[in-house]
Formats: sequence, C-alpha cells, structure tokens
Amino acid sequence: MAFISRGFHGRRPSAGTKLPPGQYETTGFPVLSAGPTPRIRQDDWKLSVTTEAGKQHVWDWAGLMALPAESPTVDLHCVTKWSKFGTEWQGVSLDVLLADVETAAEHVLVTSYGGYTTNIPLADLVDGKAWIAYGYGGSDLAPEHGGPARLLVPHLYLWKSAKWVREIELRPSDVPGFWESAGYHNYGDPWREQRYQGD
Ligand SMILES: Nc1nc2c(c(=O)[nH]1)N[C@H]1C(S)=C(S)[C@@H](COP(=O)(O)O)O[C@H]1N2
Ligand SMILES: [Mo]
Repeated sequence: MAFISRGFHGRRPSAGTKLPPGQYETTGFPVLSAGPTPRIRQDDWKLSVTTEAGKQHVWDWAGLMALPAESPTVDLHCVTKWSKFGTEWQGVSLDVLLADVETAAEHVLVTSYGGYTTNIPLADLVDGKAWIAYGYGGSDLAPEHGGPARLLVPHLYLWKSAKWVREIELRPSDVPGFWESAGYHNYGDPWREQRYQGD
C-alpha cells in the first residue's frame, strides 16, 4: 500500500481530500470499453497529429520510444463513480509530441483504433497535463487498458483518456466525441462533477 501513503501530488481545489464529489475509491482497475478490444501490434501502431492546415505529423513505435519518457503518478476518476489513487504510468508528454507542431487551433478531437472519439480543449493537453501512455506499473500497457498506447488526461473524467489512440486532430471548431454526443458533459471536470450535459 506504499502508493497510497505517498501523499499528495497535483493540485486540488480543496486540500485534504483526493476524492471528487460523488466518487468512491477502488483499489481494483476496472476495464470500461464501449466495444471489443482492438489488438494492435507495436509494429503496426502509428500515431498521427494533424493540424487545421492539413499538416500531418506521424510517429511509429520506434519514433515514440525515441522520445523522452516520463513516469507520472496520478489519480483516475471515472464517471461511473470509481476513483483509483496513485496509478503509475510511463509515457511521453503531449508537450513533447506537440513541440514542433504549428497550430492556432483550440480544439482537439482524439480518435482511437476501433473508432472511439473524444473531444478535449488543446489547453487541457499541454503544460504537463497529458501523456501518450504505453506503460503501467513498469510493464507494457495491457490491451484492455489501451495498449499499446493510450491518451492519459487524468484531470478530466477517464472517458477523455482514449485507449488505443490513433489520431490527435487539431481543429478550429469543437465537435463532440462518442460519449459527448450521447449526453455526457462536453468538458468533464470531476471536481465540478461535470458528468452530463447541463451539470
Ligand atoms: N478507445 C476507447 N477509449 C476509451 C473507452 C472506450 O470505450 N474506447 N472508454 C473510456 C472510458 S468510459 C473509461 S472509464 C476509460 C476506462 O479505462 P480503463 O478500461 O483502462 O479503466 O477508458 C476510456 N477510453
Ligand atoms: Mo468511463
């Protein structure tokens, strides 16, 4: 249980609780997927960043591995009300991926292998807030949890952390993703309990 006593990390609006409103803590790691788990071999994996000007930046697995890695320890909050504290990941910061990408766009649509989509403001993917995660607890990220690589945006509800990430599209306008089109909140801040449209 060492990872629970590691203490506070990150910023929270109120000191003393790590649990956003309406959430409960779990020590398991539930799997939540809207469809079957796509099996993508590392050799076949590619990640594209496309800009509003139509420029495409592509990384294959070797290209991703060549980028500097980080090991964020973060709390996860799922809109189905479980939170998991102190999860340990390995991955590449979006700041690194986007460093040479020229854009004036403010909106992002993320698309996964398998077709899942989610929309996120670009501001929520930069400044140390998001990663392309390929390791979990020192091992390769399991396919059920999004391996070979997933987006990790822990300050928003976990549906924003697209598993099996394939494309990051920088857009001049916002467009709702899979759950956002189905009535879930467009932004999804767990601390403001933004579960559904209108929250
Ligand atoms: N591609 C894809 N990513 C996804 C999902 C999905 O169905 N497909 N589900 C989302 C939801 S609702 C949650 S809660 C988390 C669950 O991540 P986990 O299965 O690793 O716990 O993945 C998110 N990312
Ligand atoms: Mo979820």
